[in-house]
Amino acid sequence: MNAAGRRRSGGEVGLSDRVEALGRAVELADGRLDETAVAGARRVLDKVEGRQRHGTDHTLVALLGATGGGKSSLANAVTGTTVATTGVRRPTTSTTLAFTWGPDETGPLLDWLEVPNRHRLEAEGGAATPLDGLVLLDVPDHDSVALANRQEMERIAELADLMVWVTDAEKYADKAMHGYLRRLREHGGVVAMLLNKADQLTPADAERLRSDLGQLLADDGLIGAPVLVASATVGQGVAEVRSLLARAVAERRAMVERLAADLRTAASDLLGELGPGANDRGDGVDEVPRKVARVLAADLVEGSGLPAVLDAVAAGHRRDAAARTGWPFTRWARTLRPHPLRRLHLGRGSGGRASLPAPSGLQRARTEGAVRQAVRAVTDPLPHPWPDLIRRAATPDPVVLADRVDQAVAQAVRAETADQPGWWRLANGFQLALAAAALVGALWLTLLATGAWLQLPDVPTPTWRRIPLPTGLLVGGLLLGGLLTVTAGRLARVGAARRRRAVRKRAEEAVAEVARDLVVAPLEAELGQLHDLRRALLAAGGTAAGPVGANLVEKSRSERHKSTRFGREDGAA
Ligand SMILES: Nc1nc2c(ncn2[C@@H]2O[C@H](COP(=O)(O)OP(=O)(O)OP(=O)(O)O)[C@@H](O)[C@H]2O)c(=O)[nH]1
Ligand SMILES: [Mg+2]
Repeated sequence: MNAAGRRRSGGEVGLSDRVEALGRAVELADGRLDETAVAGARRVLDKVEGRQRHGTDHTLVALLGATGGGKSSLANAVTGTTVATTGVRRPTTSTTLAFTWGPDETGPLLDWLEVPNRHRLEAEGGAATPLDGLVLLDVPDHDSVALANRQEMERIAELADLMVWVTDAEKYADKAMHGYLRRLREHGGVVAMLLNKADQLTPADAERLRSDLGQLLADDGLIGAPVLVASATVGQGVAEVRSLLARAVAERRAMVERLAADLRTAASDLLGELGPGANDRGDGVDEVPRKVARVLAADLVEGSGLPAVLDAVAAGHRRDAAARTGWPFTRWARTLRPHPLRRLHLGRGSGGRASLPAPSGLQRARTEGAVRQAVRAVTDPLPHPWPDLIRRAATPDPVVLADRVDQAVAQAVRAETADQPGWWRLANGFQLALAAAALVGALWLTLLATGAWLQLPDVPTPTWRRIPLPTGLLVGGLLLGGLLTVTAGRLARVGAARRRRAVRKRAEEAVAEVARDLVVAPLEAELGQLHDLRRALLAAGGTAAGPVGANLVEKSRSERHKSTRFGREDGAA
């Protein structure tokens, strides 16, 4: 493979990587960045795909410029024909005319270009010429009074591989033209300027204007675009124009360079929408700092009304303990009031949605404020428009968030209050036995008292260590029952405190999980998407992801300095 071939294939590989990167970027930018900018990038992708389909065998050169500059005259001069209509009536050209050189294979390309007016040039005897493969387009004026002319000019200018702007002493500083050129600042490698009507200038004036025009182009950002001086009607400089065209055809690089410049522009436009990078490393923070996540979880817990739930857990535990282990004669009184947990629909066996105490305005504000703070902790260090983009994507629906936090707390309560301590059963057994003993003692004494009252003969009462058994049963049952009640109450208070801690811990863990699901993970996902988008845009522009300081425009400029221009002297052909 010769040097030009090697370079060409290298360029094409680079281009397809960039196309792919821009495609990825467009997908990521969709719905995030300005619609018009995204649509512009999509158009570029379509165009690149369309142009690439027709290969590098032909080089599309458009003659562009203000009306009367001499585009049609130049086309005639280069072709040695009078096919293009020239004239003093302005504007003259209103439809694009294509001149083609070489074998008649340009049909599909010109169909894609939608240019029906075609004129094919053939060397005598069909001999090959240096211009074979050239498609020269005589285009309507760019500053036209006719809208259709302007639209056609813009359409062709977007599709051409090379743009040759034709101007003259009168119009070379024209604002409209330079305004247009400034938008082509990535395209310095595929723009040439031609100062026409040199026959009306002294050589010194022509040289001065050429240098003026060069300066204006540099001011427009078009570094390195060549400036030729010619006269289409007299034929001066036309040979230079031909050799510039021949070089472009031979190098076959114009198409790739043009498309690369288009990709750079589209990428740079979207990067402009995306603002500077997230940090000075360019890849930004991808993670929500742990501390932010912790504070968020803690704030959500506070906003969830957990303290009231914990009170209910503790009160419920004490109440259940009393109902199971308290003095059997009075424990029923405990069940008269509703159970504190069941009041919150959190009791055992109650599934479904918990009705925690409705969050107060303050609690709600606290929850929403907590999310806002977490989002801001991540987005504040970022430049516009990142904060908005991230906030939009990563702020959860407050209703959903409140509901999930509610569920998390409810599950924690259910899980931690499902079992009753084993000692309750034991204590309950003792309580029942003691109550039975007291009851038996009381009945027995009642019988004895009734017998005495009826003057019945004494029945000997059994004693235990000189204590009459019925009295022992009654007093012992009551005393020990009372003691057990007090002790069980103490134990229940300790158990309630422990249960309260367990519920708090489990609820905090569950709420932290919710915070991760609904806030932290979406935040990190969005950050990741934005960094991916940025990396894709840098790749599409031909800059590897790296320091933001290595700004795309700077990089691409230096790249352009290195790149081959069709106007330079060491053409590879
Ligand atoms: N003196 C002089 N006149 C020229 C030269 N080139 C073009 N003209 C004249 O300028 C006028 C406009 O030329 P065109 O070639 O029609 O210009 P154009 O840029 O195609 O104009 P539109 O089609 O309207 O955009 C004609 O009268 C040409 O004869 C030149 O090099 N020297
Ligand atoms: Mg014309």
